[in-house]
Amino acid sequence: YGKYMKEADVRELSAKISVHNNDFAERVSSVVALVASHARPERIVFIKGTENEQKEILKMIMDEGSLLQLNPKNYPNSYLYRSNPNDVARTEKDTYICTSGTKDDAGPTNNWMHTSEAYSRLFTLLKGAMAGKTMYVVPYWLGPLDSKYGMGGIEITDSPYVVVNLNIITRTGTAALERMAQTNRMTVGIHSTMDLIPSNRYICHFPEENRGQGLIISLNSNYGGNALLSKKCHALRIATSMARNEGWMAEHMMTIGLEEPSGRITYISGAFPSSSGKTNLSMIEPPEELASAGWKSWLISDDITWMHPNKGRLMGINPEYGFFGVAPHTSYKTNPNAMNSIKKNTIFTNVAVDDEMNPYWEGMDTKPEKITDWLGKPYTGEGNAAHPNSRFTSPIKQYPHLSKEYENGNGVPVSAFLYGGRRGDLVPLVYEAYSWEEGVLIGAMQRVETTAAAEGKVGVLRNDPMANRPFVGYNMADYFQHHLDMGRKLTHPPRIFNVNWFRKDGEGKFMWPGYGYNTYVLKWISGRVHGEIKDAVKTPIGFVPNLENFDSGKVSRNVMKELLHVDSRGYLEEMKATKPFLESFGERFPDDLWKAYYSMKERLEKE
Ligand code: GTP
Ligand code: SPV
Ligand code: MN
Repeated sequence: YGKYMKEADVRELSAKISVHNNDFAERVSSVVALVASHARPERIVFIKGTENEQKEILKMIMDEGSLLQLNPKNYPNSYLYRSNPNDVARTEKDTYICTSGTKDDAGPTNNWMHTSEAYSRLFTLLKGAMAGKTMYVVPYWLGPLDSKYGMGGIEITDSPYVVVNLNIITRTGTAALERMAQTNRMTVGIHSTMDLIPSNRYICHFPEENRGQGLIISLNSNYGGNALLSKKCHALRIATSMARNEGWMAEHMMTIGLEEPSGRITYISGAFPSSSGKTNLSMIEPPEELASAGWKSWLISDDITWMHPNKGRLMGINPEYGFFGVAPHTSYKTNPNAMNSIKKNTIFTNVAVDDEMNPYWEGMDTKPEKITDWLGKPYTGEGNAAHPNSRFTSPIKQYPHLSKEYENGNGVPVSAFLYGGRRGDLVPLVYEAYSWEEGVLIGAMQRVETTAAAEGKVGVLRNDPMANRPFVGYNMADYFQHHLDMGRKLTHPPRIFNVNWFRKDGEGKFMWPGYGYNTYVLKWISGRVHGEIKDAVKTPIGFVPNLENFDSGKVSRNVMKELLHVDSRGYLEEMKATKPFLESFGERFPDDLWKAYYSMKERLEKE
């Protein structure tokens, strides 16, 4: 880049993004003009959010050849998109939090760049980046349209693929723009696919910029969370930062309502890392024995939940309007509700197809004879036919058991938090924290296996506190403190549980059937939350179900014994292995969490 931009030029850019008068229209036009003057697109299109417009853009991408129509008989209005093989997952190494302060603002878990340096690099790259292309301006709203907890943004992008995805996963267009004008709040996102050069890939977040409403700039990627800026970039990285300042929480959590035979509905939110079971749990289909007795589940959110305190409780809303779900291992056996909701109006990315253009991925119910793999080549049986991080983008309104509270702008009262992830060893099927503080510690100590959702090695243990390590837009030690503060403000804080569907036996097989069977665990959790299951077993890490009164369906007592066993020595090792991570936050790590840490350790040593 040679010399960095002059400070005065940076300030000018910054001012054009935030526009310090209160005319909303001027804010929008200033930002659009600024991006256009740098990126030099051939034309600018404002997205209105109509069905026709979506159809036209889909048709245009098909005509260009980068979108294929799937079998219209089985999958009407559905498409296959193949992304560049160098661009198939989020890239955390290219993801930055940018502030005008120091690296401490972002903490040890984020990459950091100074705002001036980032502006300088990014606007240099953006010069002429959209030449010959259409620049789309996509206004979107996160949350029910009438919700006071909702929030809007615009994504300015040269990717029609991004536009058609945003039209599914958020509420886009005129209605969104009107809500933003009313609130005069708008997060700004700027995205250009450019030439997909990995060394020039940047996903930069500026929580301080744009009047503290956040700016996101993403270059050289066109995949998932890197490019659909409403999702992880806005609804988590920017939103976590706003939430801390404003006293609410933005969590990487699914939320469901679990309905019991009595009709009572308990709302449960769960944070599991990418590709670790949020979407599947949110779509849970209770097994026959429970379903016939009257147990039901209602989906609120499959990936992100925003929670605001109200009358002593946390009220959760889903900022999103559609799913961006993992395809592999989704089947009628594991997740019939997902299968039924992705049968139309769905964009599949990087899945395989059979010779009749039906989508295919590993773990589907039947395997076709002829398969074309995700790269468009005949599948030989070697490796994966579908990319392990292949996805479906599908409207939430097609989901068969959407909660009637989904559009309730006040949200639903959340009674339980679940933390968890993939752990082949050690971590029991379920246990309950003794207190809010211990629950926050359990969240902070999560050490789980990595997955294909982010670039890098799969199956390696790493610390991923609250499943939010890649998504907190500020110093994670302050995020832990924010958790402690929030819980203390509530008269009815959610009870905190740790769950693990992924324990393996000596042969490497999952010991717990998972999926629909997880309803048995939710049933116990709801019994605990309502004070109806009193005789749980006290262990050094928390309450574990008593086998005498734990309904585990067809899973044998012997397997259950193992799944609920608390290995004190193993847990002492775990605490030791996690300590350097907690220490990496230095003085900033909350004392109260150290207190909780040492009292848990002491209990384990006494065993
Ligand atoms: P992101 O969308 O990346 O945030 O992932 P997610 O947390 O929504 O994960 P998802 O529900 O898509 O599940 C990821 C993978 O784990 C899929 O291949 C699922 O089939 C598998 N999976 C989900 N739940 C279970 C379970 O209970 N047991 C087992 N064995 N696998 C599961
Ligand atoms: C995740 O990786 O957590 C996802 C997919 O949900 S992405 O939108 O790419 O972040
Ligand atoms: Mn998901």
